[in-house]
Amino acid sequence: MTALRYMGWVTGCSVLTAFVSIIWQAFLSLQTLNRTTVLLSGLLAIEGSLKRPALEPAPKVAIGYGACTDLQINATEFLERYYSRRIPAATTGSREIVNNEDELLQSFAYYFQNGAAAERVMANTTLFKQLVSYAKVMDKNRIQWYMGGNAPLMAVRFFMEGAEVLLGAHMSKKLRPLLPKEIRLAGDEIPNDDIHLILEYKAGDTWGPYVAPRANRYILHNDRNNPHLRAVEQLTDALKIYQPQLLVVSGLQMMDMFTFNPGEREARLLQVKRQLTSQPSDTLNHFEMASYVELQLLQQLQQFVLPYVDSLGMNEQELSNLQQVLAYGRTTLATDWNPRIAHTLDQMRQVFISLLEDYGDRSGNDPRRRRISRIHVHTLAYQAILTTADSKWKNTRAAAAKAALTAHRYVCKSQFVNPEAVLQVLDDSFATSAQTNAPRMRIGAASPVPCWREYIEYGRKQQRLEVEICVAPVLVCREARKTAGAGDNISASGLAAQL
Ligand SMILES: *[C@@H]1O[C@H](CO)[C@@H](O)[C@H](O)[C@H]1NC(C)=O
Ligand SMILES: *[C@@H]1O[C@H](CO)[C@@H](O)[C@H](O)[C@H]1NC(C)=O
Ligand SMILES: *[C@@H]1O[C@H](CO)[C@@H](O)[C@H](O)[C@H]1NC(C)=O
Ligand SMILES: CC(=O)N[C@H]1CO[C@H](CO)[C@@H](O)[C@@H]1O
Repeated sequence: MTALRYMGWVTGCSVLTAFVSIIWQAFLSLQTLNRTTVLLSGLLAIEGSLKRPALEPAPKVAIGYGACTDLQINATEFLERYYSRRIPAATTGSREIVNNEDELLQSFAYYFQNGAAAERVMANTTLFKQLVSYAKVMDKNRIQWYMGGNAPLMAVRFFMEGAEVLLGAHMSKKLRPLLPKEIRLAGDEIPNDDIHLILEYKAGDTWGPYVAPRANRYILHNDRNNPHLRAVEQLTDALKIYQPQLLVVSGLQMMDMFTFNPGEREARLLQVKRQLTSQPSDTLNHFEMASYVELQLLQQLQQFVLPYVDSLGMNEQELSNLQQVLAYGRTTLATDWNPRIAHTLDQMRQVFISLLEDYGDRSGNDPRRRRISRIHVHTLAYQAILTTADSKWKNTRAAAAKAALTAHRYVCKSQFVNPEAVLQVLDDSFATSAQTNAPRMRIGAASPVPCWREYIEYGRKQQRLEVEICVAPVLVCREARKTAGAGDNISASGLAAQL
């Protein structure tokens, strides 16, 4: 009898506990939903402030270089189908070039288990063609063809943001119709475009013992046209007449060593430098970083490109890599895919300072050098933009908000942001630096995109420069639909907002 009563009491208690926990869960999810809705309406209101007055002429933008066709497939499905018996025991991320299937599988596994984006060259053309033909025979519903290449993707985004656009690229008759006809082209018609094989995976996708911690992609290519930046000269000529407000240089990560004879790559990069230095000072030059693994190429960028640009765009991995190259002359591999804001901001300051110091040390020798005035870093969870105070870059806060919304819309593949499809990654507040006593900023209804000004000290003489920094939270999509090319959309939408 007592035992029974006791049981009844226990049952009652568990029912009550379950009930309370359900209500508590519901309360928590309502709170989260409310917070998301508040942030979303804040971001949308800031984005709305960007409407250009009807009479203002469209900004003119020019972009180089190259174009390709992207063949996108489900990574785990593809590997299961063709390589289910060859799951590698060891993984490695250090390979810049993969020569055979084993190297490809080891390299893929490394980035997959780190959830890091990667772009690699397949040196064996026969094997590359074979992989493309494997991909083509997969279920027709499971493969997708897109226009690819950083330059065309950014060009389309600028066009969608209302800019007038000139693109420097060679393209085939098949690819040209995928580009809006209003976009002007400086380049030739070619018989075949380069193909990029994009292996996409979602957070939680598994391959053998490996699990992806986040959605990302592994890109494999074997380019014949893009590495040579064949359209540079034509773009340089067209620029003389076009005179854009913004010139964007991208796609240089395609310049893999193995495609060039000695000295050839420098000669091509010298053409890029010529193009950048021949722009009048009221044209802003932007360089879009990418996944660079070869130290020598990064050092050549440091010589031929970085000194001549006003602005840089990149993701968190590219930021770490660039910071290491500038500070220590070495590259670093995939790191934390969700770095703390404080950490990212410190790295941005370090890169900014390195470039300012280099400018200060050398500009006497070369009046065409430019002083860096903008860095945009995009991560899965937030957008951070640093600009020199009172520079030509307008609307830094709105640019960060715009970039954050673009990131969400792109990855969820939806123009409408649905608060229920969103994951909150950021806390309510963050430290502006990892140094002790750094001020904290709140992200909330009152300030969905916190911005502040601070002084950056640089050089032996401890010069000071005032900068503005804005951080916008990304409403992370629960179910990523598409990640390849997100960076191009995000960077271009941020830039378009600042002209
Ligand atoms: C949602 O959050 C806002 C701002 O924090 C607050 O004013 C409002 O009362 C909240 N609404 C609900 C239903 O909790
Ligand atoms: C390239 O790959 C093909 C197909 O896998 C193979 O038959 C060929 O031997 C490879 N060539 C080289 C140089 O490794
Ligand atoms: C790929 O396919 C597998 C199995 O069909 C699925 O579980 C996974 O989520 C898919 N990944 C992507 C990126 O679509
Ligand atoms: C969400 C979003 O803005 N996506 C766009 C990214 O850019 C491509 C073109 O390069 C557009 O087609 C997408 O709509």
